[in-house]
Amino acid sequence: MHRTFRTSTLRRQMYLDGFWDFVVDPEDVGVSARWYSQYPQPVRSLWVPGVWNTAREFLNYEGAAWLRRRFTLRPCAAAALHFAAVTHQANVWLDGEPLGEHYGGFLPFSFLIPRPEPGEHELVVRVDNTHDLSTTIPSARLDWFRYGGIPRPVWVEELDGPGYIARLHLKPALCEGEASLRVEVELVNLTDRPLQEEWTLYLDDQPCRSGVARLDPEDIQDLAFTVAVPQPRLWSLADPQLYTMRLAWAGDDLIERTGFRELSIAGRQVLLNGQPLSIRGVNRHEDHPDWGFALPEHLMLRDLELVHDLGLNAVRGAHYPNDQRLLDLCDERGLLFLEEIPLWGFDREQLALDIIGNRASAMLWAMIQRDAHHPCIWAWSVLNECATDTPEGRAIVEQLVETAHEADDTRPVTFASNRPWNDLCFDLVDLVSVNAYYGWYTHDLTWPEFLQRMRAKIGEKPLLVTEFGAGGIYGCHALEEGVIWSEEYQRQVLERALAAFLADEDLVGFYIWQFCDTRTDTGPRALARPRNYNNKGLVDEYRRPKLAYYAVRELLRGRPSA
Ligand code: ADA
Repeated sequence: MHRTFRTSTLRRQMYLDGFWDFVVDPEDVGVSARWYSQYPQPVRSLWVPGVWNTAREFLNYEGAAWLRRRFTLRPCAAAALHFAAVTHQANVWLDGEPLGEHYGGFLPFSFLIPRPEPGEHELVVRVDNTHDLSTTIPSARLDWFRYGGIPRPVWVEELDGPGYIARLHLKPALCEGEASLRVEVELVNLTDRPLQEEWTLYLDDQPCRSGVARLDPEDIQDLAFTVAVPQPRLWSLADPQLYTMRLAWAGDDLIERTGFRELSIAGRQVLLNGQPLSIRGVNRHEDHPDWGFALPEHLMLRDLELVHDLGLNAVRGAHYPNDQRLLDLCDERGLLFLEEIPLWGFDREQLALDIIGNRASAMLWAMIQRDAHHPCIWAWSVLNECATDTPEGRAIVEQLVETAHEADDTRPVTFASNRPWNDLCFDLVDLVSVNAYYGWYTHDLTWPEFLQRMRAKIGEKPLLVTEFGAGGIYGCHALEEGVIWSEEYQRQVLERALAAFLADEDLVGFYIWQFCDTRTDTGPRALARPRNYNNKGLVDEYRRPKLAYYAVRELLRGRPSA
């Protein structure tokens, strides 16, 4: 598994990073022409993990494309093939036979290949990044780029059997100092004989629970149990303590990592280990001109170093489940993370569509299953700037909040609203989050007035500002006041907002929009997006700091400008 720590001591893991054959299929003829078994003459190759919209010929290509890669297996009982993410629809074939499909660009999926022939195999993936207004999440109306490709790692594991641990989900909980860990496991018998084997769960190398699993030939079995963890070392921002859990069973093992900390709500505050949280965060897209969504790990790390340098303690993964390695790094570095599904900007007609509701619930469920063990995640966000001032919006928020609470009852659930005065859904969430752009899109209120009016509206609930900011084009300067797109004006808007937030003791916190400039749509928004970029970054797309960067750092850390 492609993470920041070792995930198995027994499996032979092979990463399929590198150049894959690549052909685009603008007429969508590939399936009928059987490109999965008769791959056409490749036009070129594409680096995986990667997206095609960073290659000159395909900068704006949206549609189907086919990728092929060969790999060699040694003799083994089975092989597991894992994709950390494909944007957005993936259909997968191995040696000309279908393995399956997956929809949802930011979440993982896997296939088990029983008794594969040793030797070379041909893997073909049809990837489709088509966005529309009625079936896809995200939809075609967006303010970030619709990169297509395989932006996160693909890897194969050779399994010797007789067993395979297909899933190890950990749900840590801490309540009044008592820690417990809910463990959910899926076991697979790779053999055609009954299998009876002891399993052991290790907590930091110490056995902490064991049992015997009996499986029929080729059977799959779910196990779920809870273990108590006495006197846990707590995960906190200052001292992010982590535990390693290893499950061993029938010739296989799987390692995951977690941490214990308590989140609770007391009136207007969110408490972390009993202390009021003060979120000082930034919104970050996974975006870079050379990599699109597919930032390599050393660039993720560098981004987090800048977050730390700014004096911030939190990242909002705007607006989709982030790479798990980024979450691993946040766990390790004591950074808080707010995670969201890409239900962005949907209007009431879109929200009323069954396919949208079903896909959103499935994504939310899968995101929480994937990530509930990360101590860095402090809240789930079920959508951003949708029609939550309509009955259709209320129905979907109700459905998604219920899904999130059912999947995880230890974290607050929220959504980001941009219609604070007419929103119909604030009563449904544990924490109210608003996006507002005073000094940029709107000028009718000051931030202190806004906060006061919001309080009057929502009463004793915790309040978070999930977005605020202004555009500033790197290198654009102005002597006069109020020149939009100048670095000076961006700095001024952020300074005014931060002064209000830092003076407001009841505010749970804020997330600056945004970390870096990000590539965006060429569509109707283009006039408001010079360079086809969202220019509200503290750093530009190459991470060069703007004046706003130094101003934020000075306000939060007292560190003077460079
Ligand atoms: C919205 C949206 C962001 C971004 C921002 C902006 O609040 O949630 O994704 O588009 O506006 O820059 O206007």
